[in-house]
Amino acid sequence: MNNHYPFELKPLPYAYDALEPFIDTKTMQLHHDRHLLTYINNLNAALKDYPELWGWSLEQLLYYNDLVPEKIRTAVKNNAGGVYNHNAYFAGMTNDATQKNQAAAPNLMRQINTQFGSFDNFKIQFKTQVLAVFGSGYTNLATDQSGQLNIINTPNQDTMLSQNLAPIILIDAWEHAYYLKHYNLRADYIDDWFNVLNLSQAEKNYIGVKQS
Ligand code: MN3
Repeated sequence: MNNHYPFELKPLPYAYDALEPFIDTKTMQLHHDRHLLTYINNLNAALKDYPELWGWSLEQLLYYNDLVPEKIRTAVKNNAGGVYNHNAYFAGMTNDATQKNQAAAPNLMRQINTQFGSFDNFKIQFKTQVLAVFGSGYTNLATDQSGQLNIINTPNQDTMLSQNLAPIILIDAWEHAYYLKHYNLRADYIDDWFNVLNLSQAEKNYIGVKQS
């Protein structure tokens, strides 16, 4: 699938009901087929009259956002950000027990243990940060090429790329990610989300950044 204009909706890497009972089918359908599709459609609409940007990847549109014509700069930032963050969020979940196992992320676990003491301690700190997202946004476990980890909140559809960082793990803290099942109980959603966290993908992300 092309990583440039016109951007297309990638299918989920698992079935809509794969994350039950933690993340419900209806939420996954709406979140992927409507919310994510809207960001893609709006991004394509913003780029439609700018052929000089049609070869740019999602990452380039975000990283070099200052070079995007001012008239569409904010629309591109918000909608490319929405696509980038959602792709990372959906890829970061799984129903595969092997991928969820800490053994699937040896390098990342070593660094988490060094910096946070244990994976359980990391989860407590991460959850505290997710609960602190005011309004709509994300919590990221992010790193740079040094491999040092930081838990960082981003508002709206801002991404780690604008801070020259990469997300290793990321949770969507917008209400649409959990409201149908968890209502206003974001803490319950976070606990459920930890049960479908794809540590194999997180390890790939972590190794990829250190080698880039
Ligand atoms: Mn979302």
